[in-house]
Amino acid sequence: PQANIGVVGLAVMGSNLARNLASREGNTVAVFNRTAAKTDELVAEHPEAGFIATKSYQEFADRLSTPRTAIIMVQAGRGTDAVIDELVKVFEPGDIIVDGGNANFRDTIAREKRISETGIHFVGTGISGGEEGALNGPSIMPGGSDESWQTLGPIFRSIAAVAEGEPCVTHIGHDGAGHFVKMVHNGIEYADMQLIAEGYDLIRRGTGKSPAEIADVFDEWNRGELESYLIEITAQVLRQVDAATGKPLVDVILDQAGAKGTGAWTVQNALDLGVPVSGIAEAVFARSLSSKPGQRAVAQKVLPGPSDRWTIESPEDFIEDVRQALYASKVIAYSQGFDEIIAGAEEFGWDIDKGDIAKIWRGGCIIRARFLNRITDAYAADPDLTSLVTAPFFVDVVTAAQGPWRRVVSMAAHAGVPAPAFASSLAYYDGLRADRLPAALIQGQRDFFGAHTYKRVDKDGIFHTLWSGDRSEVESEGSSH
Ligand code: NBP
Repeated sequence: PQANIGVVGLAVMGSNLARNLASREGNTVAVFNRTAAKTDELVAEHPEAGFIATKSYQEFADRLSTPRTAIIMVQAGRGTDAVIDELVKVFEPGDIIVDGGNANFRDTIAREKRISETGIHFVGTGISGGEEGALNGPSIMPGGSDESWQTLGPIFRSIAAVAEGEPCVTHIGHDGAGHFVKMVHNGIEYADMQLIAEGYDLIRRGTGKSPAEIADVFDEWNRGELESYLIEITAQVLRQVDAATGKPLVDVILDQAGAKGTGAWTVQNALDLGVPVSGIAEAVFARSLSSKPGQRAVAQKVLPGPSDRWTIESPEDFIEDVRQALYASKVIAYSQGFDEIIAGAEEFGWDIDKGDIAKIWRGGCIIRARFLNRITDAYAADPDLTSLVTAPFFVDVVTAAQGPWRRVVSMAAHAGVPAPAFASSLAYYDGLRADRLPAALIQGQRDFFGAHTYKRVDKDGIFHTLWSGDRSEVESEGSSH
């Protein structure tokens, strides 16, 4: 028999995705891995999947019905390029190569350009949901051509997570659009995790509650508007007890957060695009700070904190304040993330439906959450929404959170508890709504030292003050820079 789809790369993600594909009616899946032992192992462990094991790229290609469709799930970067080089040799025009790894979208754009010259379709596809998602239904963000989507659409729809009856997949846009959106998804994930971590830290230090007690708080939150996968697993992590010591597991885990780079990419590209994703950036930086044990050890000894003790009058009220601050800050993180998607779409010429993106994040992926429906609603009501946080529903959220949000951020500063994502989200919010910003002063400074010119509020034109002369103002011919 021939396979209608193939998977290359049988580590955690690839093997689970292959099993997911094989479990769907009508699919026969060919599998290939560089190290053949892994292929044998997978096939032996899962006879029910009916895999076609292949031991060379040629055999892999021969066992696929044409036009061929193959999904690559290997280490992003060099691994992906190595596999592509081999597949291009044995595939034919009209065949489809899907890269399901966490590729940098700029690499995806370059790869598609290169591969399309051979007549083979290349489809960079973001796949979220980790190991479990790959097996039971991920959120899928494909880029690539409209033509390849004709073939891939039904396959992806059959294996994707389902949220409220709808499969969590949509054709995001051409070439690198899928990997770009997956990147921003991961950035939002960083922010969401950081906000939850700050909330936990504030509650623990402010109320003295144990991790298990705080797990109950998160369980409670998960029954309300904050309902989400990350809140749910936070409760489970906090409740976990270390078998060796009997302590809460969270107290024996080294407090240095790792990162694989997609959060940093989100921030790097936001800087390039000029989009302030401050909440996401703080989340990435917070992980970097945590992973500097040398600096932290020295600072811990010499840098003082506030001298007065932090007292909280009502733990219940404080916890509710933290919940509201978390919700409002989370709205800001999403608002910033969508700003980056909008800017990326404009820069790279993608036709992206924002509401659809919120929809496909409702299931399968790490940031799945109840409130994503509200984002879809917001963009449905106004596709040209200038920023998500100004949609009526989210205005209500941040309006209700005003007092709590400000109390929590000032209390954290007062108590010396780091809450960078809470604080920067609030600062962004206040910046966005300010009627005047001190950017006017910055323009004055720039004009002073670099003759960079400025515009005026009261008339058109570009102006410069003769700072080193008589300090009169002249109208400038050149453009403002
Ligand atoms: P890894 O990222 O650990 O990669 C291991 C796989 O890459 C193995 O199959 C390995 O083959 C293969 N490989 C390498 Br390394 N170099 C190769 C080469 N030159 N030629 C052929 N194959 C090569 O696997 P993973 O953790 O399953 O992740 C796969 C992809 O999915 C990555 O891009 C990752 O970033 C992404 N990912 C996504 C999520 C998510 O939630 N969406 C989670 C985790 C990972 P070998 O067996 O011969 O060494």
